Amino acid sequence: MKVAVVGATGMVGEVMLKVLSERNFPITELLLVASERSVGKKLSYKDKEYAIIGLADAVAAKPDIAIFSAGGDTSLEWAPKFAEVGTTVVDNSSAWRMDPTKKLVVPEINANELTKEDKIIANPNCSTIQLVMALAPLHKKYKMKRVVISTYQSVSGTGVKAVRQLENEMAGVQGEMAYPYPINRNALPHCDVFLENGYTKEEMKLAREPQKILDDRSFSISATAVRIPTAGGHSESVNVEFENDFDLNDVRRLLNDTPGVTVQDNPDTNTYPMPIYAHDKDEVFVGRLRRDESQRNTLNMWIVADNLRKGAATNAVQIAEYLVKNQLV
Ligand code: A2P
Ligand code: 11C
Repeated sequence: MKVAVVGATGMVGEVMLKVLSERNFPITELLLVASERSVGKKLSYKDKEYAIIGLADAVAAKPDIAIFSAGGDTSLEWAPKFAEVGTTVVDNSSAWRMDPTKKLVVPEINANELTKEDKIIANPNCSTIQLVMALAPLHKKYKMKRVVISTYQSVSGTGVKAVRQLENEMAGVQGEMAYPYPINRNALPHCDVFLENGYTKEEMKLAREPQKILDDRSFSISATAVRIPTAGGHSESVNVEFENDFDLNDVRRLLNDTPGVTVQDNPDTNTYPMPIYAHDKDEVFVGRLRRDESQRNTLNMWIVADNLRKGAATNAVQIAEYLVKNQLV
């Protein structure tokens, strides 16, 4: 496969290269793409150096697959240009996710919807991916009515500038601010921009994207997204009301049997998911499984994943792998 990584110099781009290499993605030619600022700079992949090229040159090279993580504006402008020359784009930005003509894919859940005609495929938001990975098997069996979620999101979700802000604050150094307030020793109930309805864009992604991925609008989701001073890994406190009653052991078994999900749940040994353990892993970790004693058919759980891996790079590479395996590119 001739593969382009658009946004190769970015935080997600770097992890994409790592994941492509680890999984031995079948690459015959690799194009590393970034903004004009980076053209000519060198990056290495599997011990070989590659010079960064610009978007126009990458389109002219007609790659089979282009994996994008270069922001929504770049995707909006350039993904159609790649699609026009026959490239299949897997896009990690929010640009195309809710477009009814584009598929929003978590491979373990709905990759079977993909066809050769899908030339721009959207990768969901990081906090959505880990949420639906745990919800999908439970929804299938017990049918969800309503989900209430609060997130505890790491600064790496915002990008390099935010990681630097946290590091500077921890070192007592003055520097550029990614957030309107200090993040160290703080919690900001503010991820992404505020919308007219009083929610943030991140909260509305959590409310809408799962319905599209699960192809079901019969359940509703209410979200509060919070930024906390962790370097990497997003955590989520999730309350799910089902139509049908469930058995807690069955819930545990269902989650355990779900590819990509690992249950870490033993109060006797203080075993529960945490960002430091999820770091650099591809699984979604679920724990603190317990009945909500205030309401019928309702479950509480805690979900953690590495937001740059399963939340972004790994999921995108898995989509690309599915395309190759099923001869859709
Ligand atoms: P560059 O390093 O040249 O700015 P992050 O999310 O970590 O900020 O990374 C964003 C990625 O998207 C970087 O690789 C960045 O390249 C790339 N990028 C940003 N704007 C553009 C653009 N207009 N055209 C191509 N790549 C872009
Ligand atoms: C965050 N979820 O942690 C964001 C990062 O829509 O792809 C990814 C934003 C997106 O702030």
